[in-house]
Amino acid sequence: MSSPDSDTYDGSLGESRDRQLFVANEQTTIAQAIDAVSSIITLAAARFADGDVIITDSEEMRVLSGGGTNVLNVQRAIYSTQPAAHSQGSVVYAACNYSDLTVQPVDTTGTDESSWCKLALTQSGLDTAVSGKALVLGDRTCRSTISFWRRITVPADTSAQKKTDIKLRLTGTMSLA
Ligand SMILES: [Ca+2]
Repeated sequence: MSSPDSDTYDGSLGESRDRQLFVANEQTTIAQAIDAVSSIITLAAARFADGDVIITDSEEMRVLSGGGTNVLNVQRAIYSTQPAAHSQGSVVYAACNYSDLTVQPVDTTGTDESSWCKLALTQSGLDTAVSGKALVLGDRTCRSTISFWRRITVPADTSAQKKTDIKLRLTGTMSLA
């Protein structure tokens, strides 16, 4: 997930706040243009591990070494895709699609406060969402980003505390693109 979720509430009044969150597949961009044959690809950020399949434009590649760094040694044009030149700035995704994605509020410590959280696909949907209930996001391809909304409501007379135990658990099935 991007857009780190961190907020401060007035617990004495029982405050409530909405925030839009995003779920995106692992991705970065090509830092130096490459031709159709080079096995070295330089990324703007270290995002992938050895063995991962990555996709840029319509070419799929396998990471042979350099996983965890910005400079990867790759096998070009796998799974019958065509080798091609790629420009600087082209987006590189993990070549994975996702099905049956669900996001669920969970509480990882002590009293279960997951019911402080409501989830919906739209901000107006939060008004009728059920507290603590999972939100179905469905199936998404590797190049898409999902947006959803969360509302946290702090009950009145909640003492000052730094809470890090309410989390959003994303589950689903991943398959090669
Ligand atoms: Ca708790």
